[in-house]
Amino acid sequence: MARPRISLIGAGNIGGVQAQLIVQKQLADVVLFDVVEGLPQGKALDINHALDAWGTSCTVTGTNSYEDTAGSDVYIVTAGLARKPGMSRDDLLSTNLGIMRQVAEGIRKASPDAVVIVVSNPLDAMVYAMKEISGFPPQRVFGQAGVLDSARFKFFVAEALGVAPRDVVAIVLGGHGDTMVPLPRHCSVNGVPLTELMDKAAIDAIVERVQGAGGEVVGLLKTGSAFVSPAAASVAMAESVILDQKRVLPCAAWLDGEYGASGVYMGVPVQIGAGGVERIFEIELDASEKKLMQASLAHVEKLISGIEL
Ligand code: TXD
Repeated sequence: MARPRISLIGAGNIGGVQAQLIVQKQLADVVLFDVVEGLPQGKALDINHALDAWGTSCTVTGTNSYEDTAGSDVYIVTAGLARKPGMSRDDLLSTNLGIMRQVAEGIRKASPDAVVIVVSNPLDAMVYAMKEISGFPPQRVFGQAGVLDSARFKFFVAEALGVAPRDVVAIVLGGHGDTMVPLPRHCSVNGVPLTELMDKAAIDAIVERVQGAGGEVVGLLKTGSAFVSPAAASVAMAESVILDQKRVLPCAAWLDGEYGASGVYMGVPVQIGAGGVERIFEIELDASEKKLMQASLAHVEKLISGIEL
């Protein structure tokens, strides 16, 4: 029985870590694609030279040709420019939209039945463009944002309370940007409500830091954006598809009336399995949470309205 195949479109900072994580988990064989000659081939060779140390038989193939990705079960797309200090995610729109057009065409021709996870920014617009250009059903095209933003939320709470990040339950909804919506009311430390463990000022400070965490990393690195944590988040999503794990994770999913939104992608809790997005969960939001989600929706709708496909 052939091993599953995950193709990574983009062999940059995130793509290289994704390839490493996938083979270390023995999740699938990896095809690493980039437009830069030699980059995917070099990273593939380097990672393959570590397979012995990791005790895995999954391999990485580097390529500049979509034909080599044919028959992939899952694609993870990081192709595009990353932010530099002073740039917003939205500043990447026009450049990365052009790249998304190429990528969507390549994927559609090579693997018409694949599930596609988009990571490139501005995320909500890029995943929308991927769905529109590829023509794939929206269930098979979704984006990585909330898993990373929620992981940031979990870490900051764990750090403040001195507990394990794995025991913090936290969720961030909405667009992947300054209007993202962390939900402290739904956060707990394995069932112990956050509001019983921290005062409002401390919680508000964490919420603000979560919303700015991407920019905080960009400001510190100065040469690019976060790459290990987005790689870990997107590989976790791909794992739920490949192993049909039915995980419930916050992802940028196609909305058709849910949360009062239609015809857009936005971060909501979804069940992820072999079919991609298999179910969308609606949360009863209070008035302030609804207001934040509506503001986030307005930002995403404005971003998407700027897309000329
Ligand atoms: O969680 C999230 N969604 C975000 C995503 C978290 C952090 C970074 N976010 C975005 O991911 C970031 O703003 C970028 O848009 C993407 C990729 O970030 P990365 O740090 O991996 O960028 P790199 O290192 O520049 O890698 C991008 C690669 C690079 O090797 C280019 O040669 C390649 O993309 N590239 C292409 N690949 C395929 N096809 C085309 N046309 C193409 N153009 C560039």
